Amino acid sequence: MMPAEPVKFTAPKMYQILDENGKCNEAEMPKLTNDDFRKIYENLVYARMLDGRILNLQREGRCGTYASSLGEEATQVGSAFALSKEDWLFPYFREIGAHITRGLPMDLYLLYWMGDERGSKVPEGLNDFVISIPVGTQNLHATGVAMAMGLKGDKKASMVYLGDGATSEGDFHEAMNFAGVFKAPVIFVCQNNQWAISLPLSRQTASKTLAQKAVAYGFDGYVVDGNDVFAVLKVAREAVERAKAGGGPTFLECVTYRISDHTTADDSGKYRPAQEVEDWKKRDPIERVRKYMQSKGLWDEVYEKSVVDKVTKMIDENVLKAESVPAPEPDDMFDYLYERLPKELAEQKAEVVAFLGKGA
Ligand SMILES: Cc1ncc(C[n+]2csc(CCOP(=O)(O)OP(=O)(O)O)c2C)c(N)n1
Ligand SMILES: [Mg+2]
Repeated sequence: MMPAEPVKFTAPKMYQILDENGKCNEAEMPKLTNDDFRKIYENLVYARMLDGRILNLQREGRCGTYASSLGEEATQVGSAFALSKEDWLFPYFREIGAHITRGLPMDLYLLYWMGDERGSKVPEGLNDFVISIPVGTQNLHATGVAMAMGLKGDKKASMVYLGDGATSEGDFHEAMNFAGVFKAPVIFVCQNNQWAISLPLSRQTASKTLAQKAVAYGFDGYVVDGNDVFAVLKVAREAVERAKAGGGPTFLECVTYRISDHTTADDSGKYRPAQEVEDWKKRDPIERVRKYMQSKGLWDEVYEKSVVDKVTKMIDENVLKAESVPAPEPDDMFDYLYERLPKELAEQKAEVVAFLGKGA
């Protein structure tokens, strides 16, 4: 008789193309034109600079609580760059780089974080869902849409973002299970930034990797250097192609780090070692792209200045636009939840309207 054997899983090495010193494994480089390189670099810089500006606006009382993406730009830009316009994107709340790459007008993004829900009104033709504050629910939306696209025979993919913390939510596991069973064309992009507010990864899961969770649901998971925009793009592009060819879902664990506090309402100095943050700063995702592009003759000081000037102008314009939007009317709160207002709420709305002296 053979002894009983447990199911075993071995994790591969983290996938990397461009290391922290700008050294590149050219054989693995995804196919990109010089314009693509410039676009990627500019999106990375835009994401970082706008993120910094929003933090300043928050300090000045011109913006509400904000979740910074500092250090996670490569995961966001690299993954979103793999999508085509017709694909769908489901963010959570820390994807400024993905939104920029998709072309979401940044005045809307600013408006949202300034506390105005009208910032969530995604323009027609842009297949991006709204920011999801409830941790994990977006995985179900993305999988549901992917299943629907599969049923309709649409050759489109859906990409959903989640944090390491979201992998402990029931919603996440339900979405992964449905995705596996129905071979849904969905790509799960996990920004494993090592922390879920004050909870470290070691307390989040006993799994060696987050990517191996996909194996339990019958599809592939990859562990990728999330600070390497080219590695993320390469694996994401393959996943999108596979999804569109009927090959089903993929899970990407992008190993990165949240350099900032969880949000502007958090003080990470209270729960994590300063040295850990310093160590991760040395693995900066933008610095290495700059070095690589310089070695290719695609970056110099003149180009850098032109990028910074262009981005600064775009940020200034978008801040001005967002701050110029007139304040919402108090009775707007009744208007967006229901297609038809229930009787009680209709009565309350009438009362508010009368109170405001707006007349019926
Ligand atoms: C369902 C739900 N539970 C709890 C919270 C409070 N909360 C907001 S962010 C967060 C941690 C999320 O961590 P992670 O998924 O790793 O994403 P990160 O913030 O690190 O990008 C928690 C617990 C929430 N928003 N929704
Ligand atoms: Mg996290």
